[in-house]
Amino acid sequence: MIQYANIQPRTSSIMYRANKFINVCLKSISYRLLLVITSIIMTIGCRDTVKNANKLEERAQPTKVIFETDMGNDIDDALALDMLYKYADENKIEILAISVNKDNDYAWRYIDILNTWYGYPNIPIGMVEKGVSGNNEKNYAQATWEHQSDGEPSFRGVVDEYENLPNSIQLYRKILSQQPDTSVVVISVGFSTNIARLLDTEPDEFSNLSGVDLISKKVKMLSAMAGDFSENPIKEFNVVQDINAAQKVFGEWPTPIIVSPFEVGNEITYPASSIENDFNWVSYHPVVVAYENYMSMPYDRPTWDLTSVIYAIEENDGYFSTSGVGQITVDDQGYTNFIKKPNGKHQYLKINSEQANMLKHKFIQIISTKPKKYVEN
Ligand SMILES: [Ca+2]
Repeated sequence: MIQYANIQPRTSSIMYRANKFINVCLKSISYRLLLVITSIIMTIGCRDTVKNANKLEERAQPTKVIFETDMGNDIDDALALDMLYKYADENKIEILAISVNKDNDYAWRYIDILNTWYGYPNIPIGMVEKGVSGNNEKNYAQATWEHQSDGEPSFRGVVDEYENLPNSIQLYRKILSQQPDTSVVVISVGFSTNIARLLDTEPDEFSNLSGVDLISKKVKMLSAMAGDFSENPIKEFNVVQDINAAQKVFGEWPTPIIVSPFEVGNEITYPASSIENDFNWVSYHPVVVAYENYMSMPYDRPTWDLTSVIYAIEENDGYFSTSGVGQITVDDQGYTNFIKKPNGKHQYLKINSEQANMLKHKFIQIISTKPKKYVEN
């Protein structure tokens, strides 16, 4: 017993130490394993958090917009620009510039009035040099500029010398050169004169890139109101006024182009009843005065340019279906044609009656919203 007594405790002691050693090892391994698992979970979690933060930041960043307009021809340009100010009020967009492709003194005067009236007097305005004017029988821009109340002009802008406004092409180059890559959306709702000329520009003091390369680097998308892809197409106004420019843009513009054709905006009319009833909170509203001076009231007007705005900002939020990708071409008479092509950069929008109804209500809702400047705090 004594022997055993001497041996057993020793054996027990060895066993005990071995067990303890194994336990320590296991604990250490478990601890390390736990550390590794925790660290993997934390890394994945952090990555997701960073990804989510980036996504939120992306969403929070307002879309940078350049608006290219033949303001003063049809009234839809004025309604479309109203929508852009409302999106800017919501911080959904930043209006980098408004470029005018209608060669008419009152086009930029009227835009200056709107910029000022809506609370965005510093948005730069660019003007076309020796461009086309389009149909000018009823110029609501001039009528609004000349509108008076109590013997005084009802509206005025902030620009001192309109002849000193920059040429649109230089304005594009300056502004695009200052933007992050692939960040700018160009919304073109008039003639293609300016954007076609921009393609051919040379390196200058603003950028060492050519026009095509500068657009390719900075512009995300061109959302354009142009053409007609219906069964019985017409020669659409924006295209036919400057056919060469439209041919050049559809041939050479380097980013995706989403076209809202004539037949889409034609299906949705803005109602005269909204113009008559939704703006009574103010004595004179520069878009209402323009609308009333464009044609004899009451009239409902198609929303061509508004569709290119809503697509550019809200993208395809169920409002449209699309043609799928392909290539748009413009013939020498001004008719547009679309051919499906894998990896094509062009698409055009389509709508059904349900979408047209949804868009109509959305347009009324946005346009009848009081601008932030006039909402009492
Ligand atoms: Ca237009």
